[in-house]
Amino acid sequence: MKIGRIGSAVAQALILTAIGCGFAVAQTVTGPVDGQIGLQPAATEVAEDIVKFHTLLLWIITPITLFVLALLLYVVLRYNRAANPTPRKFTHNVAVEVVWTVVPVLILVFISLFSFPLLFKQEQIPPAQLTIKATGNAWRWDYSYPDQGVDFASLPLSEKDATSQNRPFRMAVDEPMYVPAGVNVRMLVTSNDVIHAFSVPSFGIKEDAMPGKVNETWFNVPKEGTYYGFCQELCGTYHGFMPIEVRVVSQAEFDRWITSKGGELAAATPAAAPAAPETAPAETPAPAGAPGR
Ligand SMILES: [Cu+2]
Repeated sequence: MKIGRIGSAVAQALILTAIGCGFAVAQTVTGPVDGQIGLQPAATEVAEDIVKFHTLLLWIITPITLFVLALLLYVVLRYNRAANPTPRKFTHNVAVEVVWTVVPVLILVFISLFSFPLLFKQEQIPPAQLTIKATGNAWRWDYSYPDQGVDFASLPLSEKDATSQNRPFRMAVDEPMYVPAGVNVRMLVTSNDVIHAFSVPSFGIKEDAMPGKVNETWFNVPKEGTYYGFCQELCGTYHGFMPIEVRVVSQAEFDRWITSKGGELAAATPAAAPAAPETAPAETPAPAGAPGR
């Protein structure tokens, strides 16, 4: 029993080490590609769940669509004027009406069993080790790392620069957003002018950037690499020219990058961050004599 447990722990450690080495070596580039039909490869757990949910919905809607098509064809062929010259005049059928109300309700309830947990996973921001604010402008993204004191604007590369650097034109930017791999990142998203949307499809995030309001989302990318996103809210003439480039790097490389930007490291290291409390902090006790609720 004990040996078995040790064996499985060793196996787990070996697997984790292998995965860790894989992460250190792998440098993936994830973004849209020419001729792509499906979703981009998922880079986060949330994106994986979105892809699974999308596949589930496809399995549900395909038979429904075929069934409705078959019904339509049957009606067109069986009840056209030539085949059915004197139609019957009834207008109600209780049994059919109950079925076409109850069955869709059951299907929707079944779908909600999967959609609600996914929605909660996306919307409930877990304790984060890094906070980044993205601000939309017509037409570029500004990034701010408030805990590290790093702020910069991010502009798309010119065609000449992109070609000479062998990076994708209209996706690559001069100043990418850097994040460490395997870290919960809290994204604050807002706008300086019109409504934009901060979206990285492979992370499964798309958050509206509203002037005068700060929206929140989060992601955790275990695999190092370069990931591309775009503004996904039509915001004006150059809406198509405000790409998002995220570099997911090792903690050491992230620290080097923060330093090169003149930022403070202390708050950037997850190890230095206090452990997230297991439970919500106890409510502050009401002062003596305060009226009860
Ligand atoms: Cu836009």
